[in-house]
Amino acid sequence: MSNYHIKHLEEYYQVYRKSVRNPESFWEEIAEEHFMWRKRWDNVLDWDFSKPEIKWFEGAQLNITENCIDRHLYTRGDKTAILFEPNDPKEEAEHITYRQLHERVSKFANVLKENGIKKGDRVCIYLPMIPELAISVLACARIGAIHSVIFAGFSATALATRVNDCKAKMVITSDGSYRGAKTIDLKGIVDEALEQCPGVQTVLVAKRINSKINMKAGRDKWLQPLLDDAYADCVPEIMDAEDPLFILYTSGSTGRPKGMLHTTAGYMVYTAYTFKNVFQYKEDDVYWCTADIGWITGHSYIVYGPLANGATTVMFEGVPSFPDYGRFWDIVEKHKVTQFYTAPTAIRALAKENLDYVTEHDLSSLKVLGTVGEPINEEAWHWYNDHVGKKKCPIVDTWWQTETGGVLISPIPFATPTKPTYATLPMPGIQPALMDENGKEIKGNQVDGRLCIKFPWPSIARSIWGNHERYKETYFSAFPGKYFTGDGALRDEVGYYRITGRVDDVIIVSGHNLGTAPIEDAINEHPAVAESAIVGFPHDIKGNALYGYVILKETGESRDRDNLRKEINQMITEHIGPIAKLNKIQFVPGLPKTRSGKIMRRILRKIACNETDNLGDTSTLLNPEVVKEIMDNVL
Ligand code: 6R9
Repeated sequence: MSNYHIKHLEEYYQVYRKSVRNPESFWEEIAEEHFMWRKRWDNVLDWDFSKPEIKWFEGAQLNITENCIDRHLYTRGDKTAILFEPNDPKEEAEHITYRQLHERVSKFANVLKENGIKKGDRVCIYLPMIPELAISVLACARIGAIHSVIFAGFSATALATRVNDCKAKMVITSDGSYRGAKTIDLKGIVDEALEQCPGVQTVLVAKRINSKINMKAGRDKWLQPLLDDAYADCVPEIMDAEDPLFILYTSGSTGRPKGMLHTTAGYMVYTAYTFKNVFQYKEDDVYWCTADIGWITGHSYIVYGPLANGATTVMFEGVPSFPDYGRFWDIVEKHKVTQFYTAPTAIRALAKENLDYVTEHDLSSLKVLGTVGEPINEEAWHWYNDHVGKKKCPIVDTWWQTETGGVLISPIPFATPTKPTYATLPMPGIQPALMDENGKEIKGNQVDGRLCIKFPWPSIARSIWGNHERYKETYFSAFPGKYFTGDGALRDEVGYYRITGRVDDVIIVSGHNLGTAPIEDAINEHPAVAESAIVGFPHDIKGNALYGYVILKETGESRDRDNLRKEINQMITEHIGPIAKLNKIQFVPGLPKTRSGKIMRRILRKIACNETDNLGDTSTLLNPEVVKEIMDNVL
């Protein structure tokens, strides 16, 4: 029996039991057999959730890019590592072999070094889904620089906040990006952001759309000439197991985004292990995850997990609707994709379109389908199963988070019988617990509660960059001794988990986590706005859409409401990005508040969702009269 590759349900239970009985020897065996170490660890695990402090494979030394690239050169040098599919289907796809990847990453790493980047420095990457994105990530890891990829749909303000939070010395970007039929002026956004970022010394610019851009003397450099001159070999920096690998920002329920910090060895071991099992990856498969590398899904399951297994991983630059709604299926057919991993929001959007877009393509190469990012509703699950998988491909509904680094709950295809809307069973090494509101663990089956994890796994985030206290407060204080996920879940009669959604103030729109607070902050900057509150309401494509309740200042009362709505959304676009725009904006005279001044979002959510017959007790409110007023004018 191999711990590394599980093939049937009985084996899963055996491996799972073993992993829980003795987690250290379980992970040690995997680490030993499947990776390349420069020095072995002294200690597998050291942890204390009360501090919290978590250390995996302490004493070990390695470089993750040696594991993702170099060690495959002998056996898979000419195999495609990254298969790049451009935005425009008329542009040829690019096959980057492991050997070519080695050369391109090495050259890029040398360019970073020549531009003053050293181990431990932070580099922000603001690039579209082009090969340079994956290559720059790996180049940072090659020399021990800490990468922080910022999704290229974020606004200048959001970019500046993140660049300053991690005190990046360098930003890597491109002249612009393609998005379907449109182009986006990325460099212009970077220029605007960097007016607020005095710490950035260098901007490397990849050429993608050949637009005319402004190059600031002494700061901005075209990437290609530097790469052309760079030496094609770069000795990897030897890293300690717990050296930082990257920072990735995620929304919090309050205030600033959280820079989740991931470290080297544990992240590598866990993402590689879960990639292999969750997708049942085999040597000649072509694996495609449609996420953007700007999110954790792209980090773990486009770049690190697949490459650590010597896989072929597809990188798609475009959107599912360009040139038409058959694009995903066109790519599956063209590259004979075997594993396809996407988000429920994409599935719902495609399911709305004519079925011919699916049926006119040959999807017979597919073996496993995956979903991630939010709960998948039953209808979308069946559409995916019937029309894409033709009822032959197991669907892995993978539940996990930026903070968890890798998939924690998911079926193992061909082993775990799937059940629509259920993420099913914990991965080996993962010990979930459901907690009640008083902090007690709820044992047994057919129960629901708040989802916690009782024991560390190798890829758990180690901290929030620059704010360990907030890390402790957010994840380890609600249920002392346990990691609190922020999600609610139920456990059915056979022990399968179903994630029911966030129990905090994060709303997931089209698979993007949006905190209510930063959006409200953006709206409140509008000169006519006094106060606002955002809630989510169900939306058949996006999963959730945003409903905003806005109190106007007296000076705003006379203004045209539709113009105000446009301006508010413009404000949000500037501060956060278009993904956070509100679908509905209701102007209200007040917001329901508790006596301590907290907005009762629970009530606002029910109003937005039209569930007003059961509003709960409103008598404890400071201003119960406002509730009726809001209900009478609901949109
Ligand atoms: C990987 C990723 C994390 C939050 C998470 C949960 C939701 C993710 C899910 C899911 C139900 C799934 N979520 N996968 N909910 N079923 N299969 O998405 O990370 O962007 O940090 O979001 O997404 O609410 O807590 P991240």
